[in-house]
Amino acid sequence: MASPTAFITGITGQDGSYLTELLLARGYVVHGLVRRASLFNRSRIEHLRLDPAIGGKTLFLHYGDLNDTTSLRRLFRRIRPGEVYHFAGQSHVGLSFEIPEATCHEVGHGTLGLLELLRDQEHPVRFYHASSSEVFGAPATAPQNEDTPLRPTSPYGCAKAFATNLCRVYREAYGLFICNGIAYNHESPRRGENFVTRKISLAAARIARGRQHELVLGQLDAARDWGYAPEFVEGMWHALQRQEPDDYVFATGESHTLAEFIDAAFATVGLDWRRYVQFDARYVRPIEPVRLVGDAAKAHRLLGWTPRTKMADLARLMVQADLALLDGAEPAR
Ligand code: GDR
Repeated sequence: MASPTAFITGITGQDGSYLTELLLARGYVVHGLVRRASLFNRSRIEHLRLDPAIGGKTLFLHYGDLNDTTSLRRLFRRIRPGEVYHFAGQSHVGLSFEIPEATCHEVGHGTLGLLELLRDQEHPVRFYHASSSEVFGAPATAPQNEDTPLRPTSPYGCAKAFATNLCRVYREAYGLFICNGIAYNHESPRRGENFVTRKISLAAARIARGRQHELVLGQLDAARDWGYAPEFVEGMWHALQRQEPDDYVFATGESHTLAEFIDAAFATVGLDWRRYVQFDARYVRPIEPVRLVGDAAKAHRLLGWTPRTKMADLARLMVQADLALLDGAEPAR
């Protein structure tokens, strides 16, 4: 039997790289969309691409852009993916206040372009949309589930809400196999350095090694539901293996403040974070979401999905990975 074929937008990102590993391990041929830039940004999948048994055999990268629907159409015709995982787009919430038009265009309109492409496919395609807890923004109830009304508090959240609703409409209107995964914060050693958990884990490791002397942050009382990215991509894959398409919340169900995360991270290297953390209003956002904590009961019931790693273990494993990176024991990804 021919190998299943998947197409991933945003393959070079944290989730794209973990999902690629999962799919390859399950015997898929994986195609990824890579945005052209003057500097390569493939570090998270370079170990796969350079593996002679994988690169050019079961893993293929294609330059492209979500806005270039003609080339995407051509690509789809050639690859004929059975599953599409859509992660691409500007994903920094704070930055979305600075560049709202670009964010909404990429996240909102970019998803619409893919949905239109999906409508035209002659063979059945299953589509995973990486939605976000940011669609809930300031919910009236906690924890949130798939039926909680969308009340975003950022341009990024608005764009994700638009895309999430479009996915629901296209599923209903055209009978397409489309799933929204409403994922709460999920982190890992592959997290980008401008997201707060990685900024903290790197700082804890660097301070412990005498290479950094302070950590400058915004609001410390912000609370999030933090999980471990490799476990989240398992849920995403399971979502597309079901008989019927649906929406799923992926979350740990626990809320912790940023201060608690910092505490757990710095405890890993035996340091008191209060000696190093400075405040800068530059990192405070015009609005912060509130009460964001997810109820993943449906994903557990229908997909058998259970997050295993909780906040304190997550903070510890991220700091340990950054220590290994600094000490040269691990290649950068
Ligand atoms: P978030 O993640 O906005 O929840 O979105 P981020 O790590 O950027 O912020 C989390 C919280 O930390 C506060 N904060 C800071 N944040 C950053 N980035 N840098 C700082 O210096 C800093 N100081 C305090 C923030 O105000 C916020 O409250 C992430 C992204 O991955 C989205 O793409 C995804 O959809 C959601 O998670 C679920």
